[in-house]
Amino acid sequence: MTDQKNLPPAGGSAAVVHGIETLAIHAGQPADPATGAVMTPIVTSATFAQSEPGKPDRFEYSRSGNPTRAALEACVAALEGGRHGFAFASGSAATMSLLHTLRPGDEVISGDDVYGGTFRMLDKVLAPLGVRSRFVDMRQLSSISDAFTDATRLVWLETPTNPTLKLFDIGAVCDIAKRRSVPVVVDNTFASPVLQRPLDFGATAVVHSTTKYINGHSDVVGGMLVTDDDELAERVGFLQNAIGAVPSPIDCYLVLRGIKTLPIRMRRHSESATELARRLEKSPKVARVVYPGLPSHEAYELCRRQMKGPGGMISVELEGGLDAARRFLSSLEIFTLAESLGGVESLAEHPALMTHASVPEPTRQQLGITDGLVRLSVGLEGLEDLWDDLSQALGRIG
Ligand code: P1T
Repeated sequence: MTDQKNLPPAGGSAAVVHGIETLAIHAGQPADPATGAVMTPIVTSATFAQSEPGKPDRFEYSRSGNPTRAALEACVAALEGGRHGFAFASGSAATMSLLHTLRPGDEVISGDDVYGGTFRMLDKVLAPLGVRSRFVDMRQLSSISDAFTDATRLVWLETPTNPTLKLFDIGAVCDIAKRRSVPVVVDNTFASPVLQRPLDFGATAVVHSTTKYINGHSDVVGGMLVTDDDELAERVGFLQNAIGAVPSPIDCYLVLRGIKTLPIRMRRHSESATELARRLEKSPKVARVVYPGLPSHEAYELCRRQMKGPGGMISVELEGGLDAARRFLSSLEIFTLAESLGGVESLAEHPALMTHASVPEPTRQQLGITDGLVRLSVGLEGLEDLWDDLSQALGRIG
């Protein structure tokens, strides 16, 4: 395909030359040379004609590669500033495909607060295969150093974390891991590349649940992995094809379409969430508001240094524990009580009973995933409508 806007197929130096708003709309998406179509065609073909046996052209079979998927992979790679992008059927598929680079006897050091499904993968899928995970609070850098053994092969973290919105210093973690030549993978789902680019801080790879902000419209389940490391890219490319957890071309198209507004959406998510967090902090029904954009957040300074905005996620500890949380969540009218996050519509959920139910109770307590904790994904509705909804639901707590 020709690249009429002189944007390279995947990130690298393009991110320096072009702003993220431009990359979101054009990277990997030149006008279609066959038809001039400005929007990337959805190529549903499962297979591609070959002129000679065993000599495929660019595409061969849609599990190993597909034009619509290639456009998405190039675009997200450009946004994250990496040269290699791989799309998957879900964020979990991206994570699991990456974890298949490990062997029995290998060890993972993981941040202690990760999406419940990621914890479940490490604890219930990887551990029985002989890959041990050590979960550490990466706010204490010494706890990372202490967790290294000769068998450590991967450091995994989310920041901001799901659901307690802790921040870890990506550069500092990478410095520690690099001294031992161990790759660092950052799940960047909560921030999106608009607010944070882990590769710029030294991470080896970035993983996304594109189900969330990247697609942004809650109508696709998908995942991505981006890296600048050629060796890792070769391995992940092999696994993407060998395992086959790939997305459909239609889903790839929808995600590409969603990405076009990602920068503008992230700005608005951050602005609305900041204002709602400020107001929630003043409510007598609220024991604690956790939001990296509030000066009361323990990592407020790190947020300003590492992120371009605090994002759209707020966690709120309600006075009155589980009863209060149940009543509050059931009373919401504009916020929908549902798992997931990052869409244009506002969502609310109860991590202990929903997204993080697979994390053992004592661990949840230790992490602060209490019965009174609710998680809000602030969408793009009118700010005052969202505030009215939160206020009336807080009023129902009693
Ligand atoms: O749902 P899936 O696309 O497979 O993505 C998994 C995943 C990975 N990483 C993070 C940080 C996530 O938040 C998720 C999915 N999380 C939810 C469904 C949730 O409501 O938290």
